[in-house]
Amino acid sequence: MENKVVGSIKDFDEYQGHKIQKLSLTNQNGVTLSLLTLGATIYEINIPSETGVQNIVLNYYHSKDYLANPYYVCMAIGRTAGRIKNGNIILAGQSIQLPQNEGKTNLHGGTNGFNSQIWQGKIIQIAGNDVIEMSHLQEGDGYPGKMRIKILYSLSADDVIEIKFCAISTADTLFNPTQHIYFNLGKNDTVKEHLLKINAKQIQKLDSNKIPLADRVTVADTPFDFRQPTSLDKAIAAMNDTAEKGFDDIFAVEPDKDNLVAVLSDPLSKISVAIESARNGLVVFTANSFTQQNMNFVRTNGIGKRYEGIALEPQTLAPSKGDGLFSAIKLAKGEEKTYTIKYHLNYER
Ligand code: FUC
Repeated sequence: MENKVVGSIKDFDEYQGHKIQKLSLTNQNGVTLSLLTLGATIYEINIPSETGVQNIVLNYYHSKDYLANPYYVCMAIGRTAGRIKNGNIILAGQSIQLPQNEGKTNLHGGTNGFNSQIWQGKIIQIAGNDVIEMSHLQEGDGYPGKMRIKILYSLSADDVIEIKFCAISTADTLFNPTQHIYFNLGKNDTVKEHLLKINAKQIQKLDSNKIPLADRVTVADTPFDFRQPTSLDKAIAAMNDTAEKGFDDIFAVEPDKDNLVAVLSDPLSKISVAIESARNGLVVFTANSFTQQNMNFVRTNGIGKRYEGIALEPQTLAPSKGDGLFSAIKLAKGEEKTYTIKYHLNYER
């Protein structure tokens, strides 16, 4: 078979004395996906356009910028995405205290989560195409078990990016990974012109620390109704009276027959991304709290802007009504578990 997706590795910069590499894949359409070994971070998704290539994800000038703020920009998230109340978990009847890195809450894997690690990056071959493999032994993050984790990033000839998180642990632990990609599919400073569709009839109720509560509420007749493609401008405006002034919410998604959970599109650039995930949750964060501090973005030339991007984070929720999260995301000792997220890219050729 002809090799159509070609990989490369380059030095990017240094972070705390460690060499950070940039690994890239390019397909025959001129689409490029690149990652940094710091945090297994998606650095660019470049789409060919009439006016040159367009990067549709937020990125920074330097590795250090990624950890200078609490926004996890495009980084791998684990062992557990989202918030765990008081950082306290129960596994096999035992109570375990995880690191608390947002007040008392454990957020996105705590202080030494996947995003803060330097990964081993390699280009490997699968079925004749180059694929990026990021691997790492996750330990010392307060979760039980040493976790051998491998994330495979691939790009197909028809512009589908696939992320495969594969883990195995030396003790029972939790595993609920995601990739915290912020998309901005256009050339504007914000995503307000974008349309968003989400296959969700309900969102999870949250407490004042954004911890999921047992109840879910229907999206009908609320700004959370994205069952049809909906203007983000209008939806964000409808949230203006809330403290958040935008979305930072957990949607209980129902994947359709193709496992699609959401579609983000920009009528101006005519670029869209359809997200495929078999999991029952999608966190939507419209970057409401982005400020100009510590946000050295390439797109806006070193300045952070509110609504500059939108993070759409597939993950596993408690099966219903908030019960049983820990059993839903448990990884048993010696068990191998894989989660897959796919991003279908569409654009005008
Ligand atoms: C999402 C949100 C959080 C946080 C993070 C960067 O997961 O739920 O509030 O700000 O992204």
